[in-house]
Amino acid sequence: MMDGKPCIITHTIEVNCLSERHSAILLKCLESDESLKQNGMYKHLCAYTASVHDSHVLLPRLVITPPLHSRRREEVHPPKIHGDLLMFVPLLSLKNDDQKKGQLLSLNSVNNQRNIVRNISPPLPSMNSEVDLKCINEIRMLSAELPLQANSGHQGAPIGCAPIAHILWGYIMNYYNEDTKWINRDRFVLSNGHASALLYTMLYLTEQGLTMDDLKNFRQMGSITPGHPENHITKGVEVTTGPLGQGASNAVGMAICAHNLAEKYNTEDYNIFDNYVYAICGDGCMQEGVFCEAASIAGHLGLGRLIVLYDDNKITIDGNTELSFTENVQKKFEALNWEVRIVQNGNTDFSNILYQIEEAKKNLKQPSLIIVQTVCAFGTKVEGTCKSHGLALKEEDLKNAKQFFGLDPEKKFYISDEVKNFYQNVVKKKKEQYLLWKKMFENYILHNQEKGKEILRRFKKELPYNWEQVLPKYTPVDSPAATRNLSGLVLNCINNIFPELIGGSADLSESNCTILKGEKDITKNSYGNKYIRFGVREHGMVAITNGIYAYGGFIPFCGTFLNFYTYAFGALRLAALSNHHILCIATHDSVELGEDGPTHQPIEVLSLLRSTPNLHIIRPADGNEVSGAYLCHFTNLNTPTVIALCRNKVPHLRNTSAEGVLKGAYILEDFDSSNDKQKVILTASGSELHLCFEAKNILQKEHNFNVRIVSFPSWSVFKKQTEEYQNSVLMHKEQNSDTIRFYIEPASTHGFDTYFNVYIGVNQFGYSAPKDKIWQHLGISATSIVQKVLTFSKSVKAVKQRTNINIEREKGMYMRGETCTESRSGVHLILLYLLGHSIFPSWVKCAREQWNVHTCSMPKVTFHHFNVKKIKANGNCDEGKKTLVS
Ligand SMILES: Cc1ncc(C[n+]2csc(CCOP(=O)(O)OP(=O)(O)O)c2C)c(N)n1
Ligand SMILES: [Mg+2]
Repeated sequence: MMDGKPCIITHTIEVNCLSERHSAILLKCLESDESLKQNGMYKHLCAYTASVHDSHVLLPRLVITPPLHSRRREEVHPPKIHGDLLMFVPLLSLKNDDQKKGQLLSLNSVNNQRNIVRNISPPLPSMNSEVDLKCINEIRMLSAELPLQANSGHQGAPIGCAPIAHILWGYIMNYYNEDTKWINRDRFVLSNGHASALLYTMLYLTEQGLTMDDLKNFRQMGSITPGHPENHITKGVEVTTGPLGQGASNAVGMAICAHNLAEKYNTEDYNIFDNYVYAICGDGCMQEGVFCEAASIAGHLGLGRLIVLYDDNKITIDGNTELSFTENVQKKFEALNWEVRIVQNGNTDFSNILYQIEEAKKNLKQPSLIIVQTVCAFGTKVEGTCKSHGLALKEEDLKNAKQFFGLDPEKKFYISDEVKNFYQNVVKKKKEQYLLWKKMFENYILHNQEKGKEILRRFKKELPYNWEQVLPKYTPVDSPAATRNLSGLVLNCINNIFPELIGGSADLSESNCTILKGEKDITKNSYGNKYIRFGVREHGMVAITNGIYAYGGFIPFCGTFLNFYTYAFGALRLAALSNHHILCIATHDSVELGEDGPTHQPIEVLSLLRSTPNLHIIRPADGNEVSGAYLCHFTNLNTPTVIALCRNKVPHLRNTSAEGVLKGAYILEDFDSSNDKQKVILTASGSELHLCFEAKNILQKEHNFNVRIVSFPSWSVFKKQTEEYQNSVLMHKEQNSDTIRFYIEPASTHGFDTYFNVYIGVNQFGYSAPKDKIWQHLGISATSIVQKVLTFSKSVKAVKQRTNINIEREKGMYMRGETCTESRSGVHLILLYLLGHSIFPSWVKCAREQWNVHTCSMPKVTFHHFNVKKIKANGNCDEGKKTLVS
């Protein structure tokens, strides 16, 4: 018990006082506590407290374990003393056999059945309890202030996790506020993103770009402090979190990167990469499947640079975790090959949090989970209740809480000079560390020029010079091949020149053609390799891939069947939102995959992905377009790409090109301008495009049509082109056109009528059968295309005749037809908008041209549903749906 020496306690209770004053107060409290006297605790504690005094230890310890709930605290220690946190739940006792010099072993917790046995350390000399307490209390209160001001948000987790945050930013993590992208910074992920107010508070205190005004603007339109952390909005936010489980899974990907770079680039003389990845997660993340998947990989790979702090407050929105979450988290993670540590009192046992993190850092062979038992919204009137999760503290409540924490209740959005100074010093120290590292890195570059340049290029996201030269090109005489195989070829071509390429498949490496020839797997014994065996964990895979991208310096890819990206959609959506440049290889992209049947055959997936903002879905038709899909991916560095690839062989087609893919859709063969026959645009994506060529032959030769062929590999890319370009390709905005615009894709037809007036798709689940049988059954063939076009063409003609539409201009000004029964005096015009069918756009155009000039009547029609716009004599409009029947 001497200065700087471990604090050995030889009694059944370990006490960790926050200050000498605390021990005196504690003593006083205990003297008046009959229940403690009765169960003998009093004696031990007095003895300990006395020994603290005897030895003049600066930082005596009061081990404060989380009371089951505040009730317990109330029972044991009624007095609330401003600025002093006193709770007493005796937990730890000494096992004599295990006693070692300078070390204590804690025994089983009495208030839970977790059987946690952990080393308890002495306090680290670096912690200054008075200032730390003040920092933590102010962090708690400031971060609770943000949601109050916004009148929305979460207060419980920020208040409860404040000690962890303070210890991470104040003591543990390496970062540099003026270079938030420093490549060797420790990465921090707030996986319980609803605690964003805490993260913003820390970014403010560590001067990483947020001001007090930004904090006051929490959750407001256009602010840089949105409801949940968003990497592309706020400097210092590593990943977008909020959907629970994602962040912690991202952290697994980041840890893969940290290990990979350390192994690949560190030398005997230079440890340029020695950073860690820290994440805070809550009960919600723990319950989410995606984190179970990712944690399993992390344990398998022994990612020791990953340290996850679990805010074990036993509260989620619905109530106590007893409702639905009673598994033994410690045992679960130990079974996953994590090292599990415990802080039984995360509310005030600050030095233990610090100690456990420091210890966890020493284990580079296993990821660490530190279970920090906290009370949600600790110190407030709602602490420990499910109410504490959200916004439960109004102004008055917060004032009371401030009082409880010994802060001035009248001061809002306030940080004291003491705390400011503390963090200014932290920032200064961090800068010193950064500058030392920078010096070392400069020397590293001097002595390892190639590697140094490569690192810099990678983190600047510069692609290798002239990389696109390696993309293969094809002509129609090349042998047919499945686009998945062609993708495998491209992946291998670029792999040879992209040291930053990293990735793998969710157990479908051969099927997805993601194998990188000559590359080895990343394993727990060799992190420096490039291939990741993700196992059958699609959601985890994409979340990890997001983490790898977010880490920087990598170009990640992953692979599974297109259908199973719906399993991973939670992570994929975040990739799109976060501008993550990740590549998702998606093979077996339609019912064409055959015998595996409807469980594996995507129907709705393309449509789902197409409606996701900032996500490129490319369905290449042949070799050139597969090259184009990769070209497109590497041309759009802030967008994730899903490349949908077929299983069976397809021919290389005339006029396809990689550059064409960059437009989303492009003309392969155009109309014959020398004739005025019925025009048809035959359009397809991916493996059905070749059917359009066959159909063209038939339509042209046997039916006298004038045919254009359009390849449409990417709807999302096409949408980004100018309207003029889009219309020049698909002519969908041409008002007076009778052109038949046809599309084929064996998937849901949802959205097809945006561009097309006739199409073939699949609006049902598929079949388990050989591919040819399925195609025949669903009408995916050149003859079906021809039939469909002919039928459509005939029906249009028939309708035109039946309705006896005779729109012409008489005397240059009037439209004539049979008088519509709806038309009457006082109505200038009835404008017809044809719902879904623009087969008679000439009507609309004609009417539009004239409505405000002339009275006219519309033809009697046999169509049923029209949007009708009556333009009255006074110029007002009545809009509505009308059914006009001849
Ligand atoms: C995937 C997902 N499902 C649901 C939610 C809604 N939600 C936000 S916080 C929360 C409870 C989280 O509990 P916990 O992580 O323990 O946070 P605490 O209440 O302790 O702050 C839920 C269900 C979400 N954000 N993400
Ligand atoms: Mg919780």
